[in-house]
Amino acid sequence: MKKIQNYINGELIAPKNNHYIDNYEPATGQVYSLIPESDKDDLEHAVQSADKAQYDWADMPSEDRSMLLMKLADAIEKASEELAKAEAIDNGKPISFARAVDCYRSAANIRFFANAATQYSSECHDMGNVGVNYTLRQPIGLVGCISPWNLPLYLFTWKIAPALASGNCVIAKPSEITPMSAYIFSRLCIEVGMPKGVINILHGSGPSIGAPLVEHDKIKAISFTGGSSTGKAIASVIAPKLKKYSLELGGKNPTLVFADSCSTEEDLQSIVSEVVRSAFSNQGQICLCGSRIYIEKAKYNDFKKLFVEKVEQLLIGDPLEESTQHGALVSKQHRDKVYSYIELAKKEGGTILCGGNKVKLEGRCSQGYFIEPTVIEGLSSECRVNQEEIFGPVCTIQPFDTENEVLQKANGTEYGLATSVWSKDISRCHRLSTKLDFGIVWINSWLLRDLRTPFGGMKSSGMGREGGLEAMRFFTEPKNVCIKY
Ligand code: TXE
Repeated sequence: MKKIQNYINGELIAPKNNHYIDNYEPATGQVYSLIPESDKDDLEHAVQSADKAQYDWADMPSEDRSMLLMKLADAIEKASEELAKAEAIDNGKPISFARAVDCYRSAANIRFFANAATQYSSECHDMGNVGVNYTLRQPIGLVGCISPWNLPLYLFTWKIAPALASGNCVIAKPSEITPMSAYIFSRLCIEVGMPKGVINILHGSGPSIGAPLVEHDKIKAISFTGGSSTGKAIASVIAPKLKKYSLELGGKNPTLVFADSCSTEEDLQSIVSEVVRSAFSNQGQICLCGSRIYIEKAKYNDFKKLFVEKVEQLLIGDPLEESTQHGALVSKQHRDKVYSYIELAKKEGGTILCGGNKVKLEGRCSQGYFIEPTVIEGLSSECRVNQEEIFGPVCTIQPFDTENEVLQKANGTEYGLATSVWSKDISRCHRLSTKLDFGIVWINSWLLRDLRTPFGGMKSSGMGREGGLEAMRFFTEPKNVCIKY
């Protein structure tokens, strides 16, 4: 059985306690590799190695840091077939999605922040003939990056790239549910000659290695993406220690479809396709997926008919098959959680328009964790299915009459990550954008990303912003130097 290893001080090594946990392939339900259950001793080793590397890495000219990161991005691109297969096996996502989204973005993340390293500059505040201030932006030192299982290497690199680009040394912990791409990535770090200790990757569960990483006194900042309850627990540990933290948490994102957006058959076709993509990409396991779909009454029936038709056409299958559009859910536990919400929807009075079942495929995937893409109608905005994050291939559709009504409903959950609005009325789009309580508002689009823009949520969806300069600012400490003439 393949054993994943930690990456510490430039080497792939076993956990000191020699303790491993099982890694499942969700499409088959079988254990296919073993993951180190690292603990405080491995963390201490990584911290010492990062501490040694920190001074030289921070002091390296930014062009050189940038060049190393560019090499890393090239290495990801070169290994993208191997990485796409690893993501499909580890996570259950279709390989075509892993290739086009996960691998593409992982390389793009590193390349984007490699460029940022050479473009980030300090500020100067002139005091006329009295003096001058300049504000240094110095690396924080040692930082921790903790990532989830839904977009494994994509979100892992999204965190470590700005941390490294701004001169920090990193201790990173990928999700124990999907560790394989981070393990391959550690091999790529060795291949491109990343200096020892600059990046260390520790595998294991939240309690065993995540919590000690968060608590360690030498770790000066934590960047976390994951569930809202974990994020809140981390914040309660970090806040009294006065460390910096950035939390990217869950979502319960509304999609608002106005009748004017689909006045022609062609518009209806293309908007319904985009809304299907926004609800079911990655089996609905993206924090940005639109799972509450509000449709203006005048077009509700037309939209519903075509939406259900297109959802039923999604091809469920082995993630390793090129034709598969809908793969397995990430784990048995998660599959059962998602399924429990389908049962709950029935109890809450909802009607299942399509899907609603676990799927048993033929052949090697007969024990996999598959659920049909599911569309539900007839539920109130206040019910649990419309309030809690399901994080799977389950969405609800609801009709609305007025702009004000849909605004209240859209804002009416504890989450505030992302929303998308479909309308040809540009004034309405601007008006709504100011009133929707979400960190990200997409107009006539979904998941159209520019890596320079701030990324993150309001309310229970998080704290702080990632992306572009926001991330470079997060990973640096401003220091003002004031000079009197
Ligand atoms: O996330 P966790 P899980 C949501 C989604 C899902 C739920 C739980 O609703 O059903 O969260 O998923 C590490 N200290 N999202 O259980 O536990 C953990 O090892 C430090 C939304 O997988 O939050 C992993 O590396 N670290 C989401 C990471 O935190 C700890 C993506 C995330 O795990 C820790 C995934 C601790 N005490 C799930 N406990 C999104 N926003 O994209 C766990 N970890």
